[in-house]
Amino acid sequence: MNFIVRRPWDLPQKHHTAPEVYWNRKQHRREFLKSMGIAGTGLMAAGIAGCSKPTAQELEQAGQVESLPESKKTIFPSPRNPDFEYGRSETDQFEAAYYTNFYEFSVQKDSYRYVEPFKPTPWELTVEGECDNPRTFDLDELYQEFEYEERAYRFRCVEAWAMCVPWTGFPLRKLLEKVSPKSSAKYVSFQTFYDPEQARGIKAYPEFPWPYTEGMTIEEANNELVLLATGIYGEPLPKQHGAPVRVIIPWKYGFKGAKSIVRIQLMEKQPVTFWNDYNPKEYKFEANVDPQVPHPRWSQARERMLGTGDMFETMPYNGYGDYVGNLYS
Ligand SMILES: Nc1nc2c(c(=O)[nH]1)N[C@H]1C(S)=C(S)[C@@H](COP(=O)(O)O)O[C@H]1N2
Ligand SMILES: [Mo]
Repeated sequence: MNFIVRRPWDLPQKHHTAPEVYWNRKQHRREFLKSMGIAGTGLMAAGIAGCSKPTAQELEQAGQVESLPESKKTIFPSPRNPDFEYGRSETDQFEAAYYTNFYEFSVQKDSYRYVEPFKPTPWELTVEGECDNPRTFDLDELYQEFEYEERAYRFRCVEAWAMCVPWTGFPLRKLLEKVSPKSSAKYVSFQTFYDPEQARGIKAYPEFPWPYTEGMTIEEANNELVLLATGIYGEPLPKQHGAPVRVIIPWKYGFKGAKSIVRIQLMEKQPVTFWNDYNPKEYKFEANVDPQVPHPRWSQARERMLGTGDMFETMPYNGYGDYVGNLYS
């Protein structure tokens, strides 16, 4: 077993300079965007270029990753699990970090602009409810008590954009095992941090049912595919991707995967969840990716890849039917 010396939370709270190689990528990206006049790139497809062109500084922030000295990098990257492949090209790291949904910060995909005040370290994740051994994990424990791997997953937002990204994490069921769920535990709910001082969107959009919550059945939560993720592209999650820990459920629409989670509850009854509560007609609790069931305002038959704008047919269960089909038969 690898001795883990990587401590991404041992960082001062201010942004760090990204690694050399990463800076080069952004530099390259910036020149590329300039040469394209920005329009015509993924940014255009993202609907952002139409409002205002990002400044060079904003472009840099978009890729901001809390980095560590080389000497401390032992669990990032974690070994890649060869069982998972995208079947398409990997999304550019910058494009994924630039276009994010995180309503606590912004409803316009540009959450990277507003995450500065957010402090993902130190952090605690409480697992409680219908279980015999409720527990609170700090980040040290989360990193030391589980075996991390990297998985190449397709990711599909309900808004019909998609990406292919490598997550670093471990199966959620390993965490649930630790608290010994009771037989009365039929559902699992996830809760995002709630701090209006650190997340301006909470104040700016009072119409939403904060805090952000999500949930699924215990059978779904125990499926091999569900990851508790602490990293992306072989590095700790940038704030806008849901640092320091989030859920990834690749066969469901992206909104099911709550970011920056502070609480996991085992429950007897189906939990209230953010999008379903806000608009139950448009956002179902189950929310499995399904090309046959259109969103009331758009088709789900096809999806657009972040960055390239490539279009693909949407696959039932986002292509993961072999893993999860049995849950719904
Ligand atoms: N707390 C919280 N979690 C969230 C969201 C959010 O607004 N707040 N957006 C969801 C949606 S709609 C999607 S598509 C994914 C986006 O993940 P990404 O921005 O890392 O690509 O996060 C999900 N998790
Ligand atoms: Mo989404």
